[in-house]
Amino acid sequence: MTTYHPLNEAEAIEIARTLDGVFTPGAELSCREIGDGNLNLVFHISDPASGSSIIMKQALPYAKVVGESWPLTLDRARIESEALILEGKLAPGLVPAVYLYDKELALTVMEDLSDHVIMRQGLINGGRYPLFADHISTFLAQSLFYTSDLGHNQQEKKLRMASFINPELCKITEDLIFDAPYTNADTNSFENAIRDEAEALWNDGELHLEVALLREKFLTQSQALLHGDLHTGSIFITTESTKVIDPEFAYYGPMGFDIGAVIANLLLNYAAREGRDSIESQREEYRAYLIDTIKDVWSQFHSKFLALWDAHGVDRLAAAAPGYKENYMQRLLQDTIGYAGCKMVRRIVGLAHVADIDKIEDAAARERAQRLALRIGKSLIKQGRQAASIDELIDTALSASTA
Ligand code: SR1
Ligand code: MG
Repeated sequence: MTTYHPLNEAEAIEIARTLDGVFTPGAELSCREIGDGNLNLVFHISDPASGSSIIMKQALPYAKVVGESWPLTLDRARIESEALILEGKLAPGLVPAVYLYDKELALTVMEDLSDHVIMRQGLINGGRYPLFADHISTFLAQSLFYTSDLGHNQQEKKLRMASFINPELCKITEDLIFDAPYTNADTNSFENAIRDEAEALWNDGELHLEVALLREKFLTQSQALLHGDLHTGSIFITTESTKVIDPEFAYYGPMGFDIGAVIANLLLNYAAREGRDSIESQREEYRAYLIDTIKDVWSQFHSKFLALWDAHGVDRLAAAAPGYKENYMQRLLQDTIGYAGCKMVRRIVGLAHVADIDKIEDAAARERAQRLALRIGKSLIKQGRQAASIDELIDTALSASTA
């Protein structure tokens, strides 16, 4: 048995050769380590002669973004592969196929998606993805409904929850999203130019109350199996296809956390247009595209989720109680808006940022984008509990950008 160690490219090739039916025996395989995320090694292995290729992802026993001083469980590779397999059943075609999971090496071998681009980079480049809202709303509706008490046998759900407890990865979220940005924490990272904004976050009691409520829900509400880190860097995309990757943060939590993550990352790109489109009309046109996409994601999710509930609901009272569905969907919208705000704030002052904004070269434009993202994020957090429609989130984004 091979004991755990981080693989090198030659070892990755040797493992790839053992996979059944993927590469021709004796083929000249090439391999590149392409991981640019915060946590893992990612090998791209291909046979240029046949065009066959795979991705091999290996968890490191620490958080790569910080180093060996931040140990991290290898069990996240199991969680990721089990979540991908389950999501592939619930939302066919919207996640990569998993070919192998090796527990000892914390290794997942999966479909290569090199014909796609990482959505974050696609959006930075001004790409438009007309099927994205349809695809991601299907992914969200199917994966959340069928793992919730509305769409899954409630005893089986409890048993499945045991496989997705994921305390170490949840703690990263609890600390980096729901705590550190709101105090002078060592893990925070922001530019001196916006120190006033960071200090304002540390001293805003009204904001702290809302974040504490959202944090409490993240800690305690096992509503459905979440992806847990559904930002645009966790989505591969083309104009025809969307594939959700990287569910290593999967756990049973509040659904709005996943939907909010998608919306937050569209809004982070919206804020980043400050430094990306020098012609104002182009900037506004692209922002309008992002806003339309956000509206479509929510409205399509809303109707697909309700259609699943009507057709496949397993909870008698939840279906029959007058007003319950409307109440449930309204609470879900409110959570979505609040979590979207938290996800924006953490990307500006917390440990892990987004390239949309960090890679803006012009310092003044970057600062404008950071301030705009914080204005939108804080407003969303504060308005979440009162919100009655997605239009309120849109109005917040629009009015923050003209303030
Ligand atoms: C230490 S990990 C930092 C961030 O990277 C992941 O993608 C998650 O968003 C996490 O919060
Ligand atoms: Mg990730």
